[in-house]
Amino acid sequence: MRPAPTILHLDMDAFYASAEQAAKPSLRGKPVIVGGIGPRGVVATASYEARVFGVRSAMPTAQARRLCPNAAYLSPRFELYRQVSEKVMELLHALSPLVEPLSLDEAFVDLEAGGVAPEADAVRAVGERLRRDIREATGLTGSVGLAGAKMLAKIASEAAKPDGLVVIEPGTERELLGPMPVRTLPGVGPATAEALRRAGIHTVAETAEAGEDELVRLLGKAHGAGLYAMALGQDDRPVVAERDAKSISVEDTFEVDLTDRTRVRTELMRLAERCVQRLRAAGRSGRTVVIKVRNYDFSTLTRSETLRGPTDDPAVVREAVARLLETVDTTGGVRLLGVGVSGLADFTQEDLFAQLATEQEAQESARAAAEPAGAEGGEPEPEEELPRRWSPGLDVVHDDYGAGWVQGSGVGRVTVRFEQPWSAPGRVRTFAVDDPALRPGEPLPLVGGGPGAGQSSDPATWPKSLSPGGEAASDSGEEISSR
Ligand code: DCP
Ligand code: MG
Repeated sequence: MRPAPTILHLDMDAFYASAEQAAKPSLRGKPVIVGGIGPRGVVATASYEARVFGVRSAMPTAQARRLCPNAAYLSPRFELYRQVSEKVMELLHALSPLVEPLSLDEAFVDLEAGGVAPEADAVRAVGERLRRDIREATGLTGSVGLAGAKMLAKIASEAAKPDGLVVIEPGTERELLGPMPVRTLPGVGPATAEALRRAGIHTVAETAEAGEDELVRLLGKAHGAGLYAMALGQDDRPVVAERDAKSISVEDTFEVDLTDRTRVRTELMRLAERCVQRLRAAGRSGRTVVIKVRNYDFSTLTRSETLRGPTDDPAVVREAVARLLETVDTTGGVRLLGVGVSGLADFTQEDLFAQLATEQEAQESARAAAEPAGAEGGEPEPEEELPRRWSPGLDVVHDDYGAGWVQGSGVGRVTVRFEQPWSAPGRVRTFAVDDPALRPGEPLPLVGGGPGAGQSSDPATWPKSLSPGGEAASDSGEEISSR
């Protein structure tokens, strides 16, 4: 615990959903849900407008549709999120050499190592400027927590959400944490909270009062001792720059223990994907793949497999994870899953065969993705019988109407909204799925990518491919109907 609040934690607000709202003007201020849109899909995140209805990350999409039928349901566009994340991480690296990304949208920064004066006012000013810079560079909002320890900085950014900043001044943390529900502490999922509740422990203060022995008795040695330290606000973990990290991992605690084996597998595949995203964001690759499984009774086990060489290939990591899962009995119920990669190297040196295998896999998975619903876990499932390229939310370009995104599809039709991040909300038009004028597009830049990129705001001078749907373009014969 430091004497000054020089550890900064940044977490972007409703990250995937905010990126989609920034990209799609018609969705701003509206409920947006990003995730697997098929019948077995899971919500990755929901915009704050959708959270009002009770929609949360990791909830089955079918349940979200019941809670919030009027939301826009979109497939994720990881490439866009990665681009936004890179800009954000760049801004963080300008603050300090010690930046520890936890995911695409979240990182710790050691401001002391960045030469910021160890005073509340100075760190607050840095945090506020960072939030402004992020907004300017990406069009998205992030929340910032500042404290003398990692755990507290993270609690502070959570308390600051959405679009805020909270400083926990050292010396005030016990008072501040005391009345908070024990769920506030990292690593306390719903099941741990329930075990504590049965013992009459609801708040952080009550957790500290229970004492270490009682917590160990309730939760086991490692978990109990760790929780006791956290309840006291004790956390001396340093901020570790990704390039010095020995391993990279992600984990999720579930609201309800997972008993369905298919669901366990799907969640592990999603975690593998997120782990590889982090690995790639750090420009690294790893040789050992690890899975972590915490059972209903808190017993935790890890299984690992060492590959022939380092990789940052999601397919390779997913395969290793699937093999590792085969060695684990999950019938009693699983409360936490994690995927990690260790044995990190700075680059990947795939031999020719590995590369060939990867290309074959890519072709195969492209074919698999083009098949009807029920595809591999982790990937969003295509809606109805249509190929993934017409999944809601994905980018398309029309020869006459320019850039837009798929709003919906079915029975041989695809509905496209023609708008760009910098345009006014656009019009919707419907086409046959095999319309030769319509093809998949690339994510457009959210900021600074407007027409003429700052040279002209006159639509008459826009390149044809960027013109807003309907206005400049005439109603061509290819169109089937438009609303
Ligand atoms: N994510 C996911 N599956 C989860 C949790 C998150 O795919 N179970 C993805 C989608 C989120 C992103 O990671 O947008 C960042 O996760 P956060 O937990 O930070 O959630 P958000 O940024 O969406 O919302 P918040 O404002 O609560 O941070
Ligand atoms: Mg976030």
